[in-house]
Amino acid sequence: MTDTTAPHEAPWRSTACILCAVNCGIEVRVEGRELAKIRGDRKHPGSLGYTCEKAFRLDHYQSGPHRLTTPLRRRADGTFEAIDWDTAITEVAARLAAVRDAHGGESIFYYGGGGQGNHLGGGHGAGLRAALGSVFTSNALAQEKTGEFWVDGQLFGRPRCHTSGDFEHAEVAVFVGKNPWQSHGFPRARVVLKALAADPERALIVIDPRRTETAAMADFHLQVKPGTDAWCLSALLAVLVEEDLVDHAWIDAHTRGFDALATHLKRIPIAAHCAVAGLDEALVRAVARRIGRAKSVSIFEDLGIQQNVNSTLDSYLEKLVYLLTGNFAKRGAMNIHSRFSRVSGGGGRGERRTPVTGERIITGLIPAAVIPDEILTDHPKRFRAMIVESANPAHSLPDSARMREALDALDCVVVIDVALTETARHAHYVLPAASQYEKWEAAFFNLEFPHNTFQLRPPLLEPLAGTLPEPEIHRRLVRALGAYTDEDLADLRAAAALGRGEFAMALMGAMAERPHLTQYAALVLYETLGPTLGAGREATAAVWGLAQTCFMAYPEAVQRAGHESGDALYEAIMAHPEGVTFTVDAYDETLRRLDTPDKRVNLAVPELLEALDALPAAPPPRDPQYPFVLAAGERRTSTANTIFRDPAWRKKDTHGALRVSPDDAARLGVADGGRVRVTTRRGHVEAVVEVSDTMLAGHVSLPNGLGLAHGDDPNVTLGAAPNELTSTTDRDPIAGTPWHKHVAARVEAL
Ligand SMILES: Nc1nc2c(c(=O)[nH]1)N[C@H]1C(S)=C(S)[C@@H](COP(=O)(O)OP(=O)(O)OC[C@H]3O[C@@H](n4cnc5c(=O)[nH]c(N)nc54)[C@H](O)[C@@H]3O)O[C@H]1N2
Ligand SMILES: Nc1nc2c(c(=O)[nH]1)N[C@H]1C(S)=C(S)[C@@H](COP(=O)(O)OP(=O)(O)OC[C@H]3O[C@@H](n4cnc5c(=O)[nH]c(N)nc54)[C@H](O)[C@@H]3O)O[C@H]1N2
Ligand code: SF4
Ligand SMILES: [Mo]
Repeated sequence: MTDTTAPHEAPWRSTACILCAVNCGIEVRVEGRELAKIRGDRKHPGSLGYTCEKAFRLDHYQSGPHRLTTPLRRRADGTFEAIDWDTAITEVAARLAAVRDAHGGESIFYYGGGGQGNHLGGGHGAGLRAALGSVFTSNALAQEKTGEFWVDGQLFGRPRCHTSGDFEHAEVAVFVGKNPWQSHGFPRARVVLKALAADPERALIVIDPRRTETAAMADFHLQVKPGTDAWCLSALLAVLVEEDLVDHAWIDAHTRGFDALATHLKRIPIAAHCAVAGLDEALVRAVARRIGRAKSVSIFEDLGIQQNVNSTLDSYLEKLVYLLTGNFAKRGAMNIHSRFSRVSGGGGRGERRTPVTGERIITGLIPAAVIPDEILTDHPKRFRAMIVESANPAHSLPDSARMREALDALDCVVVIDVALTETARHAHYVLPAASQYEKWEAAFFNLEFPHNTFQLRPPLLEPLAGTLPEPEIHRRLVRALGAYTDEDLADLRAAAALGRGEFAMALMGAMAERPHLTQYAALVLYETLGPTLGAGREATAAVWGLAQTCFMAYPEAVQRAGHESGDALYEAIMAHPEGVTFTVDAYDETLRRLDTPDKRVNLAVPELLEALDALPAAPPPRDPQYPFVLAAGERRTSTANTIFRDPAWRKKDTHGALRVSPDDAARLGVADGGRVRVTTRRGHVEAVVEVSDTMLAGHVSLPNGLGLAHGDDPNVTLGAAPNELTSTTDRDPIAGTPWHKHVAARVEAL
């Protein structure tokens, strides 16, 4: 690319957008400390220059008034006082060690570890957990994806067998409870959607109660009644079987359990299920036929079903749609992608349970909805302390009031964040992090197939005075806890001085001799190899380590991507701040990545078939006290989780309106812009109304991420915080994921 930089202007520098998991490559021109100009980075191997409108406003994150500049300690009266870093590190280490010594390290619960764009800090946080003996963790995935992971484990052998669609090449794309026009979820979403919609040979299918931006473009919109996807998807599967639209040759070659599954599917009363879902049976059959005859189908399920009644069952039924039609392990269809590193706990086969409520722990994550129950009890194994890193659970977990109560019941709460968040206000200590543009940073949302990409972003700016990058925060805490000594590191430092080859050998030796060091791997690399990589590059040592394990895990795929060794992969990552392709896969790799003993997909999952059989002939009747279904937390053009706190970033929908259908608005006697009170069993909020013909009668929706405190007064907020309305008990029986999209509500005009 030609450099269009005029001599007097700052250069364009590659980094990424941190507002959603796609992490589009961007180029930024920094002026002073401002991200003054932002454009899509055409060199990024995944996004190719694409961005959505939100990326251009990233300076509201970087320079907003929310930035913390000193560690804070809470006083007895609840206010905070500034303390210096040495005091903060000493006291936090001592307070957490005291909890560990009195109640065991298991009583120290770790939440977060990264948001949409920052996972390098959480990787180093593993060392802090080890130093404290903390074993229980969770993060936002435990309120959306764990049900899907559990189903992946049942079907493919392990929860880490995660699939992604290839929407760019799919003949038919299906979105279930997913609105990619606004929420993205795969590279260049709007370009890909437009191409799908424009091509008469291809089809776009959307299952969503709202006529979303994506649904409005679709060839088929199955406008289900809220919460009835299990009926819709099972009817769709029953038609596939009844009309023999399934791919028998593929099923015979690659699966087991089809006959058992088919018995259940043949019993489904198709017409009755369509009626429950509010769908015309002819339309459901047309969709089944379109999927059945397609050469390739990709499907994306997201929060519309993952945060809803029957969510784990729905994930299973969604996956059966592509499996029964053989849309697996081929171009345009579903594949099991490689990964540069993991974002969630682990993918082991054994099943752990939470210490108090005995709920299932999936991929190492405590179900988000049970966290308060693991604290607000006199059970001897209750959590006593919490470390929160790059997450805002007092705002994002169900039932904020109960979560606040839980935080206040803990002996010690430590929050590592860039802002004084709703959660930080309940902390004993707040440790201010450098922003994602002030340190080496990376996201581990590397979900593409066959070309998977990874980007390590160099800092654009020095850390804001008073802040530290997380790896350094963790290093200091771990050292204050005395987890290892300089003596433990001496031989590694000596080897690192000789070169990376020598270091790699020494590392293997050291880890074998002193196995306790393996738990601190990222920090050990930071302290030994780190200083030899160049000033300020210590945190890239962990990436060197990950490049080695990535090469060992996928030697051929990494070589196909042009990297001859783990070391060469690291070199490429460092040389390309705009991102690299780290694996290139062949389609049959998906089948090799299955982790079932016979390398077949296990189609029949007894627990879920039971749930399917038990679907009632009609959904449970609505409580007349709460006649509406509220979707609490919709993605819109003006939402970005709670990453932006400054409301000035929002160009549209400033107040985060409650969307209401025209019929309901007339019945309630409210007009566009009018005010209403929304009441649920757990709380109430006030909201501005947007009358929208995209909504079904009886269905209302509020945006995600509003109701944040943004000035000095925590009571001054803009818009409704959705989790003042949600409940921890409304959750999936298998995964414990909350029903944010299905909250019984009452709406009254004010
Ligand atoms: N602009 C923007 N983009 C984002 C984010 C953001 O905050 N703002 N957040 C990012 C994150 S963390 C995530 S997880 C993703 C989530 O991305 P999405 O899952 O696409 O986001 P939502 O809008 O929360 O929910 C998707 C859809 O579910 C539908 N829905 C509601 N009830 C039902 C139902 O009963 N059945 C079905 N089938 N659908 C239903 C809603 O109408 C909505 O269109 O977005 C990411 N992208
Ligand atoms: N009712 C309802 N609730 C929901 C949802 C919904 O749809 N409805 N969606 C759910 C979903 S899908 C998700 S993903 C969660 C998201 O909720 P959370 O996981 O709690 O996180 P985010 O809102 O993404 O906020 C991330 C935090 O990271 C901080 N941060 C940003 N950069 C840095 C950094 O460099 N270092 C550190 N240490 N901190 C940083 C931000 O200030 C912010 O506090 O919300 C969930 N909650
Ligand atoms: S799609 Fe996501 S990562 Fe890309 S620019 Fe938009 S918000 Fe940022
Ligand atoms: Mo999410």
